[in-house]
Amino acid sequence: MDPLKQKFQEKAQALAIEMKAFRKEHANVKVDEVTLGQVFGGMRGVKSMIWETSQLDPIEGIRFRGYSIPELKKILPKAPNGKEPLPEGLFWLMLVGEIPTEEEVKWLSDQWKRRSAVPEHTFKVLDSLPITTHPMTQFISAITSLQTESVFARRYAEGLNKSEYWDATYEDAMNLIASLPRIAAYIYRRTYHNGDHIQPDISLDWAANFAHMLGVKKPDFKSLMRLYLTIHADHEGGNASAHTTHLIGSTLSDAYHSFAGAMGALAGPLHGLANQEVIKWVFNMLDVLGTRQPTKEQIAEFVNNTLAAGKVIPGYGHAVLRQPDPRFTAQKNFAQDYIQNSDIVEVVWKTFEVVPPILQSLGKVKNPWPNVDAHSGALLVHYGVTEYSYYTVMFGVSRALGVLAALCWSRALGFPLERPKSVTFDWVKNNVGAEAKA
Ligand code: HAX
Repeated sequence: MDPLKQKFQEKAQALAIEMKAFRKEHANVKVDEVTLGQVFGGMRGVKSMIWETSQLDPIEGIRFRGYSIPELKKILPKAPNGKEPLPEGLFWLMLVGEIPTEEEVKWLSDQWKRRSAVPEHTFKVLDSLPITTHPMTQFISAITSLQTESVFARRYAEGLNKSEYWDATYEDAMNLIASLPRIAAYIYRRTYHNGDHIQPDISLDWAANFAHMLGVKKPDFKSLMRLYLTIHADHEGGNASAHTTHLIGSTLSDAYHSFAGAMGALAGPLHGLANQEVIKWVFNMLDVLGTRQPTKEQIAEFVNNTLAAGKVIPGYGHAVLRQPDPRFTAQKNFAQDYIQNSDIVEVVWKTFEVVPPILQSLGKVKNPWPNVDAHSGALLVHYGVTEYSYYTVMFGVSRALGVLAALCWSRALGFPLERPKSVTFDWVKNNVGAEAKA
């Protein structure tokens, strides 16, 4: 058994025993009360799921196994001479709860290289799609086509023992993560670079190899990809892409189906697609204003026009956060360290000064601050990845790390089929209404 799998098995077995006993003893203790507002309001804040890999605080933002992004930037292993954390290290941390050594991260990089082969039929599926197909549709199609390789599905069909679900899920998670940069880069090159594909470079780590296969030459772009693929990886379990993975996985559908479903959720403009919408909105603003260096007053007017047209300001607001997203701040810091004189970055920073007071003045927006998607596009544009329809695929490559590590835990802990209760409006009127009258 490989060392990561061995470590995971030990941790999972111990936690499964502890959790089973705890659950038995406290099963009837109330952890939350659900209001009618939450029933109608997208279940905001209802505590109803265990998710070990990360937890989101409304003020502090995301913590991965207790570590904030600035802490991880310091302590996770880095590439030689690199300043940004390696996503391999974050995956290790999320899976087994320990900061890995440099050797362990190197081992994981090598593992993902060994597992990164993509079957020929996946490329054929991609090549059969019109070039105009949205990159997220291509990504989801490719992931679904890879399901032929599922170890879980094969072993389940052969009669897999419950106690080994975690093992097959771990194999699927590792293989799927390993193949994603190649698939994502293939989509980019076929869609925007006439199918002029770039072969993987096995000397590079997972994120740097992705940067290489995209075809961006500037060395700092590899650093950006390491940071980008680290900070987008997980945001606790209730967000739409994570929750979708959890829900589909709970039916014992394999990691490929679960992750393909998650990517459908990520492709919505209120979730991951917001990263494309931000740059589309910024480009549109610059076109309409006829300048690449708008004033704050011009930006404010454009923001007000967007709101007056019944649209949201993409990249602002959050269902949980109530402060600027630390993932936004991490990207702002990256820009300050690596980028000088970028009009598009300046526009994002000026917009950050303009939007929050306007959203606050509406009186209904719970969080007027920027989220992760407000900044990512400006960095990509700076390095020449201007094709914003592609951005959500990059988010998806990263999101695999968190949701698939969590899926391994769900199978190891034996979580059951997820099946909440729905009610009709008549039921609400008859029951909640009657209770209120009484
Ligand atoms: N611009 C304009 N109005 C906004 C807004 C924004 N950025 N954010 C929230 N609002 C509005 C809502 O549309 C809602 O209006 P109605 O009552 O008229 O429907 C009201 O403010 C209350 O919403 P909320 O409670 O503050 O926010 P929600 O929890 O319902 O929604 C969203 C959170 C992220 C979906 C929301 O803030 C939004 O639409 N933001 C813009 C899209 C975006 O950036 N999405 C990415 C979020 C991060 C993420 O998942 N990344 O992948």
